[in-house]
Parts: sequence; structure tokens; C-alpha cells
Amino acid sequence: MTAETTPPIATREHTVDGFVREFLRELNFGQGVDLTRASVNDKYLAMARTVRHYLMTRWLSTLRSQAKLQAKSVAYLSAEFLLGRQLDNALLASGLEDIVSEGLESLGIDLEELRQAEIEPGLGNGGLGRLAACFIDSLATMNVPSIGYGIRYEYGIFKQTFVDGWQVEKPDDWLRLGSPWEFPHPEAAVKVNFGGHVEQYQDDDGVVKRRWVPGWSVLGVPYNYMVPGYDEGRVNTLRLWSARATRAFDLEIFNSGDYAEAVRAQTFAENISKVLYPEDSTPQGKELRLQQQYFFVACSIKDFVDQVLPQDFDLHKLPDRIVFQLNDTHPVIAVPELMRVLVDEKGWDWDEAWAVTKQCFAYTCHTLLPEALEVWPVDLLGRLLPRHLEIIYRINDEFLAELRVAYPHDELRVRRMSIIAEYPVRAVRMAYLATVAGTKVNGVAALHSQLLRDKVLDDFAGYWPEKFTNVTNGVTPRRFLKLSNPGLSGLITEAIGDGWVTDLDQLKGLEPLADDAEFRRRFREIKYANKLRIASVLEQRDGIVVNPDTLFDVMVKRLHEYKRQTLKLLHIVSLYEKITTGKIAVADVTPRTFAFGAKAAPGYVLAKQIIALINAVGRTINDDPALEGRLRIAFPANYNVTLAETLIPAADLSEQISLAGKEASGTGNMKFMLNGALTIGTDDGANVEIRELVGDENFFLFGLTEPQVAEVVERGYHPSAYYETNLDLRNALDLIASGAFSGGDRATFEPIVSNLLNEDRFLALADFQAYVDAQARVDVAYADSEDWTRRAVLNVARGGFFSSDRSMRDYIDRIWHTYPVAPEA
Ligand code: GL9
Repeated sequence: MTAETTPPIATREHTVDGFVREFLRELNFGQGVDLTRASVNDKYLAMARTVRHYLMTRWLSTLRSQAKLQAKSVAYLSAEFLLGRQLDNALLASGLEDIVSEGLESLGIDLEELRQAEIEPGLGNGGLGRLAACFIDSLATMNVPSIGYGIRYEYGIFKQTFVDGWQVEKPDDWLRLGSPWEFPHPEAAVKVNFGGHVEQYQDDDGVVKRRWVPGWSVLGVPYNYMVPGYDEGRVNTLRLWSARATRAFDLEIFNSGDYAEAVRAQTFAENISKVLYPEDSTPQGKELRLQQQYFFVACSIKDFVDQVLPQDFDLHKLPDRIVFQLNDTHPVIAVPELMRVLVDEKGWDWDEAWAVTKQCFAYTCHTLLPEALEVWPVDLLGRLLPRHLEIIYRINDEFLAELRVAYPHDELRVRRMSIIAEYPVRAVRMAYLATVAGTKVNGVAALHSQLLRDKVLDDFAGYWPEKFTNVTNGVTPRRFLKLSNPGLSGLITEAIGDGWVTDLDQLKGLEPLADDAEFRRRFREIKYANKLRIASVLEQRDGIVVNPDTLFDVMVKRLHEYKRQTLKLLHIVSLYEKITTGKIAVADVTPRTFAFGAKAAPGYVLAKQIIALINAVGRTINDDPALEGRLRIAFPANYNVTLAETLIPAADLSEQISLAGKEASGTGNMKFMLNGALTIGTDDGANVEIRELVGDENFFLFGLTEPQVAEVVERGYHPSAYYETNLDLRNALDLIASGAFSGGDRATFEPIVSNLLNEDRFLALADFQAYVDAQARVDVAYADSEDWTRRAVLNVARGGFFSSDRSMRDYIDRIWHTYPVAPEA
């Protein structure tokens, strides 16, 4: 069909009446209820579908123009997309907010109630998954052709509850009330194979070749989600795969009469996309996890090659058309998969296939913890993906041969760089495979990228210096400022116009206003209103009461020893100990609300004990009249994106206190800064860049630097020495050990205390005094409320660098070399 004869795409009427008509139609014909009988969920679902109709024109024209232009695209391969609620973002992107509030009001419907009905899709663990969600938002807003590929987990990150202060996990049944944002395409399912063996055969020309004879297979059903750009931008696609049993699989067994076995087989297949692994920084190494990884990557490559590309596409030109961005090591099995497709299915020579494959991938590393770099034992990998293991061996053989030419007298180095580790078991190092195959390898903050080059991947950086680059993370200003902090975004827009929403550097224009008393007054008023807002949310959601007239000191992130929630807890316990023993007068204590939000991986025993200890300390101090309500711990269960959106805008102080050299970047730190919190932090991850931008005087820096940490560890770290010499620290630890927070029972938290005294892998005791001193500087600064506000304004004004739009520009310039393409009108 030519452009002239292409049928038009239907559009919707952008008026209050038009919206009301559409909404009622969805309610009546979509949900099958009338307004008087509609439940909140009915109204929410109808509302969601109505809004998505308004985005449809842009989505279809984006798809149509991409099919025509075949512009170079980014395929973002990620095992996690932590999207958060969709409704508000869709309203913003469709420009419908005003129309919808007026329309719903005319129908007597409370928009807020509908918002609350949405269950957020928690298809990620934390920073890494949320980063993927920010990136696809920015790509759409910036009109960059891209597609996100991942897994449609039936159960996302577990729902955290507390029972007597201890974490208990509940399944996250996020689909139970319907999922109005997705478009399933069962007819477009693709087959993915597993297991079996590899055989030798002769092709038609008598050439001996090898091919995979799989043992079993499953289907991948694509579910499409719109990724709407802000303000008339593209609507890109996120395609998540759901596993189904193949018909052959269960029919065969079913016909044999074994109904139970047929159902079991089905369950087995569908288990692949059943649940998100709730691990953070400690890969599971489980077969099901590898199945998930191969499943979504194989589906995605097949989808791209067979469905997205035109039929006559010359695959030799693949690198001009696509770059597969590997979000950590999780999707790295895509490298041998593309080789398998080109060599085994398309019949290419090995060299020809490798030349193309190694131009199609780029790898982002998100960690510095050695235990977080995925390694797959060859027996497991060979059992599940025998042909892929062969391909990896060959890639490695050729790579090692190349290295032996480059380093003829350094066999030790060659072995260090091998993709195959020999110890403790023979295993594939996925980060090395990604580094060998990728055109680029990037870290996620300046310090992190430096440490990758100097430590984690130093041999590789020496061999391929030009492969290594940095792209500092960012966050989307649409969700994390415009939507989450309407008060502040209104004030900003009033001051500098609304260009900042897509060009966050414009926040610079606020700098002079830091010295404007009236601006500061309004800024403070908004912070206070945000505190009132979170206070009411916490009261309703968790029955937690907080006092808005206190300093809001917030630490929200996964519970992990390296992030050092215990360090903050030791500070609180120490304060408590000093007050109750009369060492300091309660009247001299800055009233603070210590807010925590943190999930622990279900199998991470020490992390769960730390959660229980935070809650136990909270129970004790929150009820102690001696504190006169001046110190309170608020630890709402189940911290998630939705809670972050109201908690972060209320914060005065952002806690970013990981041991230097351990937090790759952090992204919460950026969200706090942009919402006018000051940071207390170590010289770690993106904190380094935050401090550079905001200035030393507006950042509470403390603790050992990365080189100092390395030196201490080198010398031999003895945490008990700090206990012996620091009286405050000793008193705090002794108080915990005494059972003061566990009803006199000394055993409950003994493992935490003894871990700190004997091991303390992340040097909490070494940094304790520096942290307490920095907190004292916070108190002094906070006492001067005008000056505190001035610094808070400067944090916002200087935070523009941390837009994920900027991250995307850096990826485009340094790695992808793609171009924006606006959708056709
Ligand atoms: C992480 C790093 O730990 C963070 O420092 C970083 O900001 C993000 C995004 O780059 O990636 N890597 C990682 O495995 N997680 C991160 O947050 N973990 C989770 O997502 C739970």
C-alpha cells in the first residue's frame, strides 16, 4: 500500500465531552457495567483503557513510521522493568490531565480513588529495574526508536509484610484485578528450545556441521505495552514475554491418557515466567533463572529478526539497524544465541557471523561486588543449552588465541582473561563474555566506570582501552519531579517556565532564587505540604504517625550490608543511649523522623535480622516518653515505586552511606536531590558527581574513600578495635547486645552484633565516628532554616545533570549512534 492509500488512523476527541463519552463507552461495553453499579476497579479499568485509546494514534503512527523508515533502533534487553503505576504517566503523556479531572468530576468520580486502585507492576528488584523504566521513558520522550524486551512475570517483587517486626514475604499477585495496560498477542507466540544434545551432520555440499537437537521447548507469548513519550513524542513499545506450554507438548501427553502429566508439563513450562527472582547483588545460580534469561532473550532475538525486520532484510547490515543493549549480565546469553541463529539457522560462516555479532551488542555493568557477577557452571549450561556452550567455547578459544599473540609471554594473564573459569568449578563468566562481544562496556557512574577499568575488568581495559566508557545514570524528571512533586514543579514552572520537563539543565535558572527570601518561603511551604501528604499516606497505609515538624531523614533502598543501614541504626541507637543516660539533654536533640524503606532478599538471613532490629529499635524509641516525641523511626513495609513517589518529595536529608567503592551509582540519591533534599553520603557511586555539582558546602560528606578502604582492608581490618576505643560506639553496641530492644533477650540480635565486631565486611564501625560527626553538622545546618532552604534550592538547581534524558544522550553519543525520529503526523 502506498502512502497515499494508507488508511488513516482513528483519533479521539480531545474534549471533556469526548472523554466522558469514551469513558462511559468503555465502562458499558468494555466492563459490562453501568456507572451506578460500577466498582472502583471497573472505573479504574475503564479509565485506563480510555486513556490508552488516546495514545493509540501516536503508537500506531510510531509503528507505521518505523516500519517504513527502518531507522536504527536500540533494543534494551533487561530481565527487569520496574515500571511503577501507569495511569498518571499515561495521563501526562496524553495531555489529558485537565480534561480527565473535569470529566470525572462531572460524573461524580474521584480520580484519586481510581489512582489508588492501580496495583503497580513490580517487575524489578530495585535500582537496576527502575533505571530500565526511566530509560525507556526518556527514549520515547526524545523520539529515539527503541524497543524494550523483558519478562512478564506473573508475580513481581514480593510484597513485604512485618510480623512482630520480622519480614514475611507475600506473593505479588499484580494481575489479579486485570491488567489494562497490556496487549497480549498469543497468535504471535514464538518457540524457544532447551536441553537435548548437539549432533554432527553433512550439509548439501558435504560440509560437516553441527546442529542442536533440543530436548524440549516452550512458547513465548508477547505482551506489548505502550511507552509514551512526554508531549506528543513517540509511543515506543515494551515487549514482555510470557511462557506457555507448546501444544505438541501437552497434546501428546494428554492423548496418551495421562491428564495429570499433561497439566504438570504445562505448569513446568509456565513456571519460566512465573516469578521474579527477588535477589539483589547475589545471583541465584539456579537453573530456572538461566531458563528465564535464555527464554526472554531467544524470544526477543527471534522477534526482532523475523518480525520486526522486513522479510528481505540483509542481516549483514544488522549493526546499522540495531544495537542490543545488555542490561547487566542477565541477557548475555543473547550473544551465543545470535551466533547460533546466524551460523546454524542462516548457514553463515563462523567468521562472518562473529564479525556481525560483535558489532550488535553493548554491555552495561551495574555492580562492583564480585559475588554479583554472574557465572554459570558449564555442566548446568551444557545441560540446558548444549549448543550455546559449544559456541561460547569457540568464542573463548579464538579470543585466547588472539590474546596469546598480544601477550606471548604472559600465559597467566591469558588465563585470567578466559571466559571460562576453572575454579571452584568450570564455569562461564558472563561479564567476560559480554566484554569480549560488546562494542562498548560501560559503568553507571564516573567512579564506578573507573573502578571497572582499574579493578574488576582491568585486564580487558588494558587490552581494549577504547571499549570502556562511562554513562552516569539518571532518573526521569517526568515521574520523579513533575508527577511526584506537583507543588515543587508548579513553583519551578512559575519561576523558569516548563521547558525543564524535557530539558532538565534549565533548572540552573533557579540558582539566583536560592537567595530570594520569598522563593525560599514558598519552597519551604511546599516541603511542609509534602510532609503532611506523606504523613497522611503513612497513617492510612501503615498506621504510622509522623510529625511534619521534624527533620525528615530518609534511607530507602534494598537492605544490604554494603549499603549500611546498620550504620544509620547505630547512630540512632547511640543518640537514644545518650539521651536515656543523661549524657545529652533531650531538648538539645534536633527532632527527627528517621524513615526507612527496605526489602531484604528472602534468603538473606542477616539482612532480615537487620530489618527486625530497625523495627525493634523503632518500637522502643517511638514509645519512650523520655524522648518527648523528638525521635521517631518510621519503617513502612513494602517500600515500592508508589511509596517512593510520596516519600522522596518530603525528605530533608537523603542517606547515601554505602561503603566507598561498593555502590555502583545509586539513583535514589538523584531523586532526593531533585526534590530538594540535602545528601549525607560517602564518596561513592554517583554521590561523587552530586557533590561535585552541588558543591562541598551543600553536601555532608563523611567516611573513608575507596583508596583508603582498599588500604585498610589490605592492612587487615579489625572492627573490634573501634569498639574498644570508641565509647559511644561501644555503648550503642552493648545496648543492642543487652537485649534492650528485644525484651531482654540477648540472643535475638546477637548475630548482628557479633558480625559487626568480628567481621564487618563493609566497615560500618570504621566509619561510625565520621558519620556521627557529619550528622552533627546536619543538625547545625538544619537549625538555620533559611540557609538550609537555600542549600536545598541549590540542590534542585544543580541537579539537572541527573535527568535520564542526559543519560540517553550519552548512550547515543558514546555507544549507540542512533538518531531521533519523530513519529509521522
Ligand atoms: C544496581 C546498583 O547496585 C546501583 O548502584 C545502580 O544505581 C543500579 C542501576 O545502575 O544498579 N545494580 C544492581 O544489581 N542493583 C542495583 O540497584 N540491584 C537492584 O536493582 C536490586
